[in-house]
Formats: sequence, C-alpha cells, structure tokens
Amino acid sequence: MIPKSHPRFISLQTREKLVNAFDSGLVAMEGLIAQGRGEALDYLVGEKTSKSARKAISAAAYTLQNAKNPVISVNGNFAALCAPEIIKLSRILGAKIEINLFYGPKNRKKKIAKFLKKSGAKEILGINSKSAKKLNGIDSDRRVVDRDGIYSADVVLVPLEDGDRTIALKKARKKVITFDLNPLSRTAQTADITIVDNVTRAMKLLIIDCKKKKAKSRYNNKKVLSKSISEIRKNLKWRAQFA
Ligand code: PTJ
Repeated sequence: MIPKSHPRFISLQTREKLVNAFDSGLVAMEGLIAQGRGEALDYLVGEKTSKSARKAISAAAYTLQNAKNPVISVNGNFAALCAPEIIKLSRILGAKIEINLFYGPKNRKKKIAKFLKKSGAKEILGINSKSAKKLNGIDSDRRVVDRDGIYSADVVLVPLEDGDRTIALKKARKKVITFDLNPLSRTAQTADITIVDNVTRAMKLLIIDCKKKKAKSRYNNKKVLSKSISEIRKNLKWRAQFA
C-alpha cells in the first residue's frame, strides 16, 4: 500500500491504477510504457497545467460545445485514468463515447465497455461489428470506427493517440482535439487543438469549461504548441538553479 504521506502519492497512486487496469485486461502492456513516458514529460511541464494548456482547453470547450456530432474516443489508458470524467463530459456535451484501440487482444474492447458501463455510461460505441466502418489511410486496428460515432463525427476528442489515426481523421475532415504531454509528437503537431497537459488534470478543467458558455476566440495551435515548448524551457531553466 502506498502511504498517503508519500511526497509522490498522487503519481504513485496513478501508476497503481494503470497497473491494476493492466491486470484486469483493460490496459495494454504498451500502455504502461506510454504512462512512463507521460510521467517523464509531466516533470518537464512542472506537473501543473500551463497557460498554453489552459488556452487549448478553452478552445477545446468552445469547439466541443459547437459540434454537431462530437465523439469522445477512448483507449485503455484513458478509460483507466479518467472513467468518471469521460462519462461526465459526454453527459454535459451530449457526446458519444466510442472505444478505439491500437493494441489487441480483441476482447479488450468489451472489457473496457463493461468497465465504463459499470462506471455509469449508457451507450458505448465501437463494439458492434454490424456498424463498423473503415477509416481510409490507416492500417492499424484503429481504422475500425463506428458508423454512428467517429465515422460520422465532426469533432473527435482523441487522448494519448498515435499519429497515424490523427492524420487519417484530419484527412476525413474532422476536427481533432487531443491531450498529449509530448508537444513534439505527430499527434500533437497534427491535431487542431493540442492540450499539452496530463489528461488526469486537463479532463477536470475541460469539464469545468464545458459547463460555461464559451465565446469564440482566436486560436492558433502552432503558436500554442510553440508556447508550450517555451514553457518547458522556462521551467527547466528555473529548476536548473536548484540542481
Ligand atoms: O489502449 P490502446 O491499445 O489504444 O493503446 C493506448 C496507448 C496509449 C498505449 C497507445 O495509444 C500508444 O502507444 O500511444 P503512444 O504512441 O505511446 O502515445 C501516447 C502519448 O500520450 C505520448 O506522447 C505520451 O507522452 C502521452 N501521454 C502518456 N500519458 C499521458 C500522456 N499525455 C497526457 N496525459 C497522460 N497521462
């Protein structure tokens, strides 16, 4: 058991959540590697939501509120880390929830659906082969999407994503919003809105923003990404003084 007094309690507890979800067959083994990468990058951003991430969250809230058919795409890590937030966000926006996975085995989708339903979700897309469609320009299992979900969506929220599907979604003329602690990743660079923050912090803030009536404001993802890289540099410079 992790003692609550441990200085890195939250981080260790999150790690434990992922490991337990791996043991229950929700998270891929590769998902544990992704989490490790995320933890390292979170140190670089200072383990707090930056100004640029707040700007991206605000733009994401406006875009989601004004979408005709918004879809929240869920993978193993996202389900394990943010199940209550996924359900809350889908309720506030009237957004669909669709499971879309990179790694096998095939029964992982069903396990995640069961877990989300147990957490309060009503309808889960991505598990019915009768409504399965294929996205063009992508060869991984992520190409399989639901006719009534991602296939017909105008805005898709794709956290902790791989670059191939982000590119395919953009080619299919969808607006892509992502959470990615790596501002240099292909997904971060390709998405319309990249929230460079830990999904466990940013989802809570996105929910708060989505509850408010958002006004349209200017948003340039390239500039926001550039700002987030500068913020990392600034944080490292500040930390270097105490090394
Ligand atoms: O469940 P599956 O099969 O769909 O697989 C999910 C993973 C995450 C394993 C899969 O999409 C994958 O391999 O992703 P990547 O290519 O490792 O990319 C994940 C990105 O998310 C990386 O840039 C990580 O730094 C970042 N990341 C990891 N943890 C977090 C994160 N970003 C925000 N919050 C996190 N907690």
